Amino acid sequence: ELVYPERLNCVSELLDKWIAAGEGDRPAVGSPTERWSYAELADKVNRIANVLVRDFGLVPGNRVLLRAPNNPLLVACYLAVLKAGGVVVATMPLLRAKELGYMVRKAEIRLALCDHRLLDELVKTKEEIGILGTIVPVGSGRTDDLLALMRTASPHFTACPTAADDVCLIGFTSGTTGEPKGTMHFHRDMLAICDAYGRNVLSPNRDDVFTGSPPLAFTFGLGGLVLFPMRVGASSILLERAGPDELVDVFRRCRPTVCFTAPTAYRALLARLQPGDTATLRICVSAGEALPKATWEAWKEATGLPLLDGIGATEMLHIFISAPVEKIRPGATGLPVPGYEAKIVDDLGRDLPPGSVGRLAVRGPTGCRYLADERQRRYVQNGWNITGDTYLQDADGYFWYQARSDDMIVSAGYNIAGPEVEAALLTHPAVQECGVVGAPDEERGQIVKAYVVLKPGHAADAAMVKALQDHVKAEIAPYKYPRVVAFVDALPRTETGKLQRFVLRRIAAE
Ligand code: 3SK
Repeated sequence: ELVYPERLNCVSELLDKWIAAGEGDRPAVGSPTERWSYAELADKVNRIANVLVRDFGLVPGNRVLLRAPNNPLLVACYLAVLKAGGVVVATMPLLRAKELGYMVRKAEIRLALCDHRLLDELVKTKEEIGILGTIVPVGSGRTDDLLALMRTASPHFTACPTAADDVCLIGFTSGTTGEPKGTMHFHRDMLAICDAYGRNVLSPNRDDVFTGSPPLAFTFGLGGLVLFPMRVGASSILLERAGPDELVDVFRRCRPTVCFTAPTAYRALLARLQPGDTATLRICVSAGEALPKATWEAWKEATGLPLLDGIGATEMLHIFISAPVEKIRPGATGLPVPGYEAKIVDDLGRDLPPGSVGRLAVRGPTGCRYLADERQRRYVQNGWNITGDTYLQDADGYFWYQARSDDMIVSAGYNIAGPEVEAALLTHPAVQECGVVGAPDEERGQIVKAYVVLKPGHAADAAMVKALQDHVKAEIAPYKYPRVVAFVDALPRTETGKLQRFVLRRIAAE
């Protein structure tokens, strides 16, 4: 069991501890072009925390929106908010004003720190929603920029004495209805994922250098690129753009030892790797979507390295089923991470015997707490988190992924709610009705496919496909756009008029 003191600010354990131990000169976080030691990171964290309190009146419990690509300054902002007792609401850089607006309203956000290159959409959000009071630009060169304010702030800051179970993070995750859910996590959760999954599955050491692709706004990235390395005094290289070319480049230039990315990226890397590129890697974590056995084998064949598969959830903060190297069974996700329990249940929540296919249920030191959301009742039942995934558990206790239980499309590691894409398409003047589902795709696992009924008088041609795709990209985060658009005369519906997505899914898979 993981036990933490009643008073706990996780930044004291992840950062300040290393300074106090005389380890401040060790590398902490960087990019391909810069490297900050733990002491340099602490200096910036303390200055930002002072700015938040001095200039913006932050008090413990205030929520602060962060918007930036993965870089060391984003880590400093993140830790500063936590150290000051605030609550981080991290947002994906690609989100549009509409999606940001939902989060600002739901989490009642008054203050945001925003990379100057991503200001436009957030300014649009502020114009539309009165409550977002202050947007502090980062890197703009303006006199009110965070970097300018930091210059006159003290480099000393005493961590707010938060309780171990004070909320420190609200991570938003897309729901099947397209309305995102805010998942709340505590200070102790930030350490618990390191002490459960990190310690037992990864077993990192202080000389490890982590890298990878997931945005820090996705808790897969937060754990893999910030928390796990800092818990053991190791370091991390962050990439603002982390496509396969950038990953190969960072392998060559920075010689990392641990990589976190999705199966799609491992497949894309295979086509680019030269001998020696992965020579320093010793741990490769794959999560965010199902890892096919063929990908596991191809990576092993090309690099000699086993992929560590895992399933996590924003609701659970991080990975709860995986396997350390010596216990891997290719094709299986793995075993419950020590500290967690998992089982298969039927639709009524009753336990199913080994060999049955059913819903994956899990419980452990971290778990789901939705922010003011009725869906909490469905996700947590009798203390068990009922995930949206369908799994089989074999007689040896290994868990084998079958499918998503809901309408979520998982494409290249991104969770995309079909209904949200439908809603965006329906705002185009030519669209009469539409249905959006995932179609199987070798490269991305699934791709977003839209079935569209056009209004009379509109041509179902390539120009219309492009117009609809551009429209979706402008309405919501561009990665959600339908890569395939099929024009149909009618959509399959039940007698009561409900769209039968399972029929579309079947057609899409043909
Ligand atoms: O498996 C996932 O999608 C996930 C979600 C949140 C955190 C970590 C992971 C791997």
